[in-house]
Amino acid sequence: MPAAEAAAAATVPAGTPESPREVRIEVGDTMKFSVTRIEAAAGETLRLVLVNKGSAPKEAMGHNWVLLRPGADATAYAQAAVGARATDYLPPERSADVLAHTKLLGGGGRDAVVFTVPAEAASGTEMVYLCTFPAHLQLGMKGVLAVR
Ligand SMILES: [Cu+2]
Repeated sequence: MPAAEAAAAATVPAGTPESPREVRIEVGDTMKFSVTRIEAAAGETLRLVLVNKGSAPKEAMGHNWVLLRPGADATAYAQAAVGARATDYLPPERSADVLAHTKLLGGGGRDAVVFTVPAEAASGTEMVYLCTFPAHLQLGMKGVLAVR
């Protein structure tokens, strides 16, 4: 490993199943994720913590964090999600698109999910994450997890 790479790895230890690297994202009434880009190593285990600082109940304006697998179509997923209110806007017929997701949170809610970036993902691979509450993707609730 080149010296520069070794130094970077030393400052940000890669998450493991025993000790996942925590990434905290806040959401609220602003229709944004506080973090819109996450960089991770292939095979790294992360613990994503989603905190809803808003005040609306989840039925009125909920937020979730849904990470799609490489190549999944975020717009098509969000369109399918509109009709999936009974499952908190996670369409069962598209469950194969999802790598990890939190619960749908109302104001004051918090949830965490532990997941592993696919070990076979090539450097530069980008996976989209989004909030699947109706219209929130169009309003800008999305981000990218990029493989280093
Ligand atoms: Cu949302």
